[in-house]
Amino acid sequence: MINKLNRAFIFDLDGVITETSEYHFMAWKTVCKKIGYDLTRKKNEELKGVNRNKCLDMIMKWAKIRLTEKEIESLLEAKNNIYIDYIKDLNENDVCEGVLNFINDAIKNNIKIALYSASRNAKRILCQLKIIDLFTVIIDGNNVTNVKPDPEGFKIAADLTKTNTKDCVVFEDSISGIEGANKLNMYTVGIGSRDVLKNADVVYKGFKNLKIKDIINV
Ligand code: B16
Ligand code: MG
Repeated sequence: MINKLNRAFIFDLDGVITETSEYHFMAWKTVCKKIGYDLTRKKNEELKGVNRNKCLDMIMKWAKIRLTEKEIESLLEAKNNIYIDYIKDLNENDVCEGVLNFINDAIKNNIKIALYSASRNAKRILCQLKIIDLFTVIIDGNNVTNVKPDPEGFKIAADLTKTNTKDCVVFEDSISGIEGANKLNMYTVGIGSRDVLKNADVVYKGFKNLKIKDIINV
């Protein structure tokens, strides 16, 4: 439980606010086929929260193959094009159940609202969901040098919201995101399953029945 007056909630996007991870998986699966690698759902868990370039690095290691810069560029572009095509109809109905009530309740309680997503498509997605105005700070894959599990993006979010890292609560669905936030001793709320998010301080299935008083003293 966090108990301070100056607090920030830092939300991940995919798997927390909206759910497009199946589209990432299908796009990677298609790209992996091109290089003769069968991407399993289990392996895909490790790709969650990780940016495009690093995902392909991991896949090349798993597949034990080397690619030229040109081939890498072309596969990354193909993956993003497939993904963008899948999300073209994403709209305000695709915000996960309970998220809007939760965020609005937090705003009423003077909690600062930030977003840190690894995705370079984050702003496009927030616009499609029509929720971009809820966030006072937005950090995405364009704003960081070091990707999750590096804590860089979480630290920038804390600094820009003028909040001590220990007074930040991070909502994350990925192993790498929880790991990054834990490095700064932020309070980590895993969204998903305890079996996967073993290192989160608490884990909830989603926001449907979640109240901010379950997380912090208000
Ligand atoms: P890009 P998040 C992340 O978004 C996804 O979790 C991760 O699985 C995906 O690889 C990444 O976006 C893609 O980002 O293709 O733009 O580099 O969960 O950090 O909001
Ligand atoms: Mg995520």
